[in-house]
Amino acid sequence: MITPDQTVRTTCPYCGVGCQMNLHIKDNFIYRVSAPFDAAPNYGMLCVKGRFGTDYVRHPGRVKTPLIRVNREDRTAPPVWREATWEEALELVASEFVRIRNTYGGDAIAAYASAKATNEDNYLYQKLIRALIGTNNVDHCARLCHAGSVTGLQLSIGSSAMSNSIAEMENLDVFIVTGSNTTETHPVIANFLKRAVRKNGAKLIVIDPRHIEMTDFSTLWLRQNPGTDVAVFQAMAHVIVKEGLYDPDFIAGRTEGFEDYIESLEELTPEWAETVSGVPAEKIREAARIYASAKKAAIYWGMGISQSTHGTDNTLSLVNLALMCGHVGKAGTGLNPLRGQNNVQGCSDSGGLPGVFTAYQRVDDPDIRARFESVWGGVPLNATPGLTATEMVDMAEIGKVRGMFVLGENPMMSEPNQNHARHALSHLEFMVCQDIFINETGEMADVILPATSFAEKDGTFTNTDRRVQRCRAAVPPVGDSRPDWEIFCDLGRRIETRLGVRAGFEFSDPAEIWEEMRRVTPDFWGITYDRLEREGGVHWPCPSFDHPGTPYLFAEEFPRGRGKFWEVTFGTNSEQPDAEYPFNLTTGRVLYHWSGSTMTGRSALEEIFPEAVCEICPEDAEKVGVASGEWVQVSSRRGAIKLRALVTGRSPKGTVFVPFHFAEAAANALTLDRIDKRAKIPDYKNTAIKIEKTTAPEGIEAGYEMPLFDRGAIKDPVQVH
Ligand SMILES: Nc1nc2c(c(=O)[nH]1)N[C@H]1C(S)=C(S)[C@@H](COP(=O)(O)OP(=O)(O)OC[C@H]3O[C@@H](n4cnc5c(=O)[nH]c(N)nc54)[C@H](O)[C@@H]3O)O[C@H]1N2
Ligand SMILES: Nc1nc2c(c(=O)[nH]1)N[C@H]1C(S)=C(S)[C@@H](COP(=O)(O)OP(=O)(O)OC[C@H]3O[C@@H](n4cnc5c(=O)[nH]c(N)nc54)[C@H](O)[C@@H]3O)O[C@H]1N2
Ligand code: SF4
Ligand SMILES: [Mo]
Repeated sequence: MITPDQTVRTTCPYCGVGCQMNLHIKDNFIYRVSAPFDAAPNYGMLCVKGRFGTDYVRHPGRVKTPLIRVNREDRTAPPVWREATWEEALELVASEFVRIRNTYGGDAIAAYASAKATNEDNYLYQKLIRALIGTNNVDHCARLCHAGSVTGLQLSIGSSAMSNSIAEMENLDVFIVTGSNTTETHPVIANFLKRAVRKNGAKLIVIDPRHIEMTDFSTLWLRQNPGTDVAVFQAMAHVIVKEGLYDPDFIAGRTEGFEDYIESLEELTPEWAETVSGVPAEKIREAARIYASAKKAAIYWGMGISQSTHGTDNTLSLVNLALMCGHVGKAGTGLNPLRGQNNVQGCSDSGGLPGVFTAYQRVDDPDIRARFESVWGGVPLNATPGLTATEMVDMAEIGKVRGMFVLGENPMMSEPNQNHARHALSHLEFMVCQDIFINETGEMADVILPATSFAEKDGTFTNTDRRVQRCRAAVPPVGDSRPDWEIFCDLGRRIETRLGVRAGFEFSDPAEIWEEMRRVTPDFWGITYDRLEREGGVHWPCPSFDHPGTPYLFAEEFPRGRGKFWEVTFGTNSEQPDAEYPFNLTTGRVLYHWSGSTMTGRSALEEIFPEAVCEICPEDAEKVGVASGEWVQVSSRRGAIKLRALVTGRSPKGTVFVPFHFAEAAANALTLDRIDKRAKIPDYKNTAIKIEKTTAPEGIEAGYEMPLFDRGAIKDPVQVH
């Protein structure tokens, strides 16, 4: 039995559930991870990533000193690095960014913020970009993620955060899960949802083209053709109106545009929706009745709704349902986009978006700008909203963006159409990546700045239900790595000196940064580090010290005043299968890996799920002539990858699933960079592809079998206590 030197309470670095965990430390090594039974939001539960996936912290591949590329003339060639001092590396970054700024203007520099870094890191980062570089070109992976949800929610109710808390989930009556593979992507939330079904007898309606595990807990599963959600939701609304199941008081008191909206529904019958979506009309009626007749009912959704060329419409049609039934603004109801990354909510809240400072205060509002200018040393701020992440890549290709700062993200794995992204980034004059590893994007950088991992730094993360929680240093930094915020302090002072301004980069710890953030952000005003210490976490908005925080939103009114119904017509811009590319590709996640697997691929989880698979249904496998474990080449108009087939009924006919975690079979080599016009989010769930049987790539051992080929489906190893 090992006696720990210390046990440190912190927040899981993976998903937006924000599980609280104890890191048990011996000789500066995390030898065990446990979960406290008495702490929200997870109450003793962790999934396999939190429990067994944090060993990347001590992986030998961690970057230990700043690195400067020797072969800077060719960004696409394998990098040759030399070690540098912090002084040399930061001087180079400061001088290159100032040169680009002074030559082409600040808008020629673009910055990826990070949903893995803390609120304090991201606050200071966007301050550096806005105040010193003079551009609002700062965005992050939320663009590739919930942008469709955010845009739809902003248009209809004026706020995009999840409206209800995790704590309410166990007591649900009726709930819809759509476009969220919850057991693999938010496993601990999935456990609460399962409990609601098992213990509370709650009725679950799953609306998803794949046979995901949540369907096994559902009262009703609508298996729509991919990309046809609007038809299904609008037909549900049609039924609710025709059968008079809506909530007239809520509609009269809290919403606008209902009369016009009803008219637009006239033709959208369940029979029509059946022809579009393949879901039997009777099932659509049944779903509408269960949802609308409930006393309270909630909707949870994920990437199947958001990541589409009509992601905004998908969201609007879901919001319409909640508004007409009055299922929002009360406990156990709500509109709940499940946020993905551990701090994607917080990165947005901290100003990691092109149009807003902290807590969605607009950069084009002169009063708000004046407040930030006064706290940021009087430096005049740019009033024009900046580029989105997808636009940054496009602008790099045509030379409008010349310098790029990538903080804790991996666009080479996560942006759509990898060849296009590679081509675009290869045009940059200067690129710096600040990360804990050299990921696929880092391989193209001029400078790598080594950051400390979550286990080596202090700060806060904000989880999916807007709960601000602490991240605490438990082990010393690896090599010369430094916490992200500290790197920005140092870099900020160097740029300030060059420009002769003082915006303020003198912080000695993250608590001081939080204090500045709190001062410029009314929604965070009542949250302090002392309070987080005492209470474990506080849900923002929290406008005063005696305010308890806000577990569910919109009790009285919506941020835009009345909730607005939007007429939505079904249509699609997505790439459709045709004679040459007859299958549809949907991409997403598996339980054991994280995004481009920079972290999980360097953890014990890699052994459980070591390679990409192409999930294909038995009928399609027969057509292609392939069995589980055999190799296929999957190609689209953009590229081709080789991987092994997994024949399983999880995939519907005509659609195959490939996770986007594996560099050697990168799903984004195939996807298309076409975007939703309003949200600017790409379509990761629809790509036209062809599939051909092929032989193993060279160097792959014959006879190697992954255990999951025997199992046929991937089981959920979440630990429940
Ligand atoms: N293990 C693991 N967990 C993660 C992550 C990870 O990389 N690994 N990433 C995190 C992040 S950043 C995010 S954003 C979340 C994402 O969490 P999810 O949204 O749950 O993740 P996806 O795997 O993209 O699953 C999307 C779901 O949409 C369904 N779908 C596909 N097409 C359609 C459609 O047309 N309509 C509908 N309604 N559904 C469709 C798929 O079948 C799947 O069930 O996960 C977070 N959690
Ligand atoms: N085909 C396809 N593509 C997708 C998606 C899909 O469903 N299908 N989903 C999209 C979605 S929803 C998302 S959110 C994106 C995710 O895309 P990204 O955010 O680009 O991917 P990650 O791999 O999560 O990148 C996180 C990086 O942060 C680093 N890191 C970890 N901790 C720290 C830290 O403390 N400091 C610093 N500086 N770095 C740190 C990690 O090493 C890693 O390199 O991918 C998108 N791309
Ligand atoms: S559910 Fe999410 S936050 Fe909890 S342990 Fe798993 S990855 Fe971490
Ligand atoms: Mo995401």
